[in-house]
Parts: sequence; structure tokens; C-alpha cells
Amino acid sequence: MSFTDSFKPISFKGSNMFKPMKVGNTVVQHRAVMPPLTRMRATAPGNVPNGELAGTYYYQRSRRPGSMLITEGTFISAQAGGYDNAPGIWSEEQVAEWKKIFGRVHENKSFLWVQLWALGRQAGIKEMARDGLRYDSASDGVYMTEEAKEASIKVNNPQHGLTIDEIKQYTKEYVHAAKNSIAAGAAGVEVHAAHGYLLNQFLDSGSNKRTDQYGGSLENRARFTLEVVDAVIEAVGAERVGIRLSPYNLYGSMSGSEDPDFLATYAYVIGELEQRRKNGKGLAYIHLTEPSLNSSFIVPDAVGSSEEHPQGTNEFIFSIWKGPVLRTGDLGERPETALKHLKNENTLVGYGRYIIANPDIVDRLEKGLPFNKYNFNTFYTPGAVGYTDYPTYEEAVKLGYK
Ligand code: FMN
Repeated sequence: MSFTDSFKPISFKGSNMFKPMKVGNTVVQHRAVMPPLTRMRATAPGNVPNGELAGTYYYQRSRRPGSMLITEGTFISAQAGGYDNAPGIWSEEQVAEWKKIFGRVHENKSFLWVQLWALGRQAGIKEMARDGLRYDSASDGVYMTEEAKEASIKVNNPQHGLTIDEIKQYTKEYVHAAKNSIAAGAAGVEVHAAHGYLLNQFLDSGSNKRTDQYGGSLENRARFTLEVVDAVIEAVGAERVGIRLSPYNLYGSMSGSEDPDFLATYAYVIGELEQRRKNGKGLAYIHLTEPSLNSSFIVPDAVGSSEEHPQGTNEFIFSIWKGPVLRTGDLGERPETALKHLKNENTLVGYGRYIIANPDIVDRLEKGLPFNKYNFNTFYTPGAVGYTDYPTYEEAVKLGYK
């Protein structure tokens, strides 16, 4: 292995990167956040995280006191799942392992948030059929791809648009998972409404063809997401709730900027969140995925390398929302862009692929040291390799990294 030479590192010392900031009930000591990263190390059946192994992984990445980390996407229920090796947080067995993980992060005086995940039509089709679970989405029959359509019809589990009762049931499951997270030691929860998963399937006019109060107008498409946010706020307090949105995302056959209404849709959702903030129920943060030319979770060398993305920018959020914003996407390779984002006092920046490969990324950002390269091939494989065995900078130098 070696250091990456695809960009020139800079030192963030003296910038807002190292200015403490209040996020919910926590005060972070720097602004380099670990965003949610699915790593497929949980055990099946039962979607149980491995407290020992995952505890070490999160411990390594939270060494700097006052770090903010967000867990990998974590299922709120079995029906919300569909990947065997991603963790859940609905059962006692899962919660017992999560407690160990939170304990490790607390040793470092750092903060771990849980990303609450429901897959909808991105679920494993065979897995859902095997487990007798529905293949859910916003609408019947609006498949992600032709392959998904064929596969789900073949296993006699065609795509199902949620009934109103089922929507209410999901909302209860978000609440249950949020309460479990807080009881286990999480600083808060992040509602995953991005990247083409269930809530995003409701937000997007391409996947949501409903004609009831959950479809049609952008207000109706946003209803499920806002109901989940309100229910979770009610259960654990607004200061313990964040949300992730990805306005420009195409992953999961989302429309992104191809929908002429997309900015209006997100402006509406964010405006509603700002309204709550003004009424004393402000979320801890809004996490935005930056527009990117590629999808970093499926393409080995996905780099949205251009400085200005043709799709546009997320800057519109600052005209609407006055609380903390976390921006993630391609910032590892674009330190000048991260620096620019950080000029805004309310901004945090996420490092995804590079925190996988650089457990001491905060020290490297401070000193302007090079990053270890990441190995895409071990992102989703079981065990410690590519998970807890990446060296710190000093270790890498000793190992002869160039
Ligand atoms: N985003 C989520 O919201 N939830 C996830 O569970 C999730 N898993 C990911 C797993 C891998 C291996 C990668 C590479 C990305 C994942 N993402 C997920 C997206 C990241 O949070 C992040 O937005 C993306 O990697 C872009 O940031 P980067 O350029 O710093 O890597």
C-alpha cells in the first residue's frame, strides 16, 4: 500500500476545521465528520453488529476527543432491511452489541450518531422473499430497473406500494430504533432520506406515483419524511435528530436534477425543517450529499473531480436553513473545496472513503499529511482486513509507504 498522490494535502490548522461547534447536545472539537459507511461486517441471521470488531473500528476513528461519527446505515426493523450483513438496532441482541461500540467511542470522549435506514426497493430481492418480507416502495410496480422487475416477479414478491397503515408502522419502527439508539449511548440519530432508499423513493417524483396524500404534489411526497422526523423528534428530542438528504443523487434510479421540481422539493423540506427550528424544534444538523459525477459506493475509483459540478451546488440550503450543515462528497481529494465550505461558520465536512483508510485522518488534516490509499475491494468484505488494519501515518511511514 502507499499514500495517494492524487491531490496535494494542505494543513487545516487555524481554519474553522478546528473550531469547536455545538451539534445537538454535543460540542465537537473539530469539523471532520465520519459519515455513514456501510461495511457489511454484521452477522446473519439477525443483522447483529460485531461489538468487538466494529468497536475497534469506531474506536480507531474517534481517537481525537470530541469527534463526531455517524454509524453505517442501520436498519430500523427486519422489514426495513434486506442486506444480511448490515446491522439493525431493533432487537435486544443488536442493542447489546451496539452498547459495546458506543462504549469504545465514549472512551475517546467522542460522539457516535446512528443512521436510521429503511431500504425500500433497494432491498435484496431474494433475501426479502426468503424471509417472507414485502418488497416495499412508494408505489406498486415502479421498479428501479428491468432486472429488479424480473427478479421480484420471479420470486413472486412484486414491488409493493405501502398502504397508509404500513407507512404508520414504519414511522413507529423509526421511533423504536431511535429510542434504542439513545438508550444504548448514541449522541443522536440521522434519518436517512437520501441515496434512493425508502424515504427518498417517496420524495422523488420518478419513484412516487401515488395519488393519495403521500404522492403527487411535492408537499405530499415530503409528507412521509417529515412525519418520520416529527415522530422521532417527539420521541428523543430535536437536538438528538439529524437528517440526510441528497438532492442531486441519481443512485437507486433517482431523478436528481433531471426532475425540474427537485430544488423546489428540497427547498420545501428544508424550509419545513427551518420552520421547526424557529419553533424550538431545530434538528441538530442537516447532512447533504454533495453533487457528484459518480457514485462512490459502487464505482471503485469514483471521483467527482471537477471543481464545479454541472448539476449545480448545495449552496441554496444557506438561504433557507440557519442551523448546522454537514457536507459530504469528494472533499478528501479536494481540500481547497473543503476549506471553502468551512468558511461558513455552521458547516461540518464529511470524509467517507478516506476515513475508511485513514483512522487518524483528523491528525493528517491538521498537519497537512498525505492520506493512505483506500482499497475498494475490502469495503464490503467480512473481517478485519481493510477494516481495522489501516495504519496511522507514523505506522505507514515505518511500513515504508511512499
Ligand atoms: N451513505 C449513507 O448515507 N449511508 C451508508 O450506509 C453509506 N455507506 C457507504 C459505504 C461505502 C463503502 C461508501 C464508499 C460510501 C457509503 N455512503 C453511505 C456514502 C458516504 O457516506 C459518502 O457520502 C460518500 O462516500 C462520498 O464521500 P467521500 O467522497 O468522502 O467518500
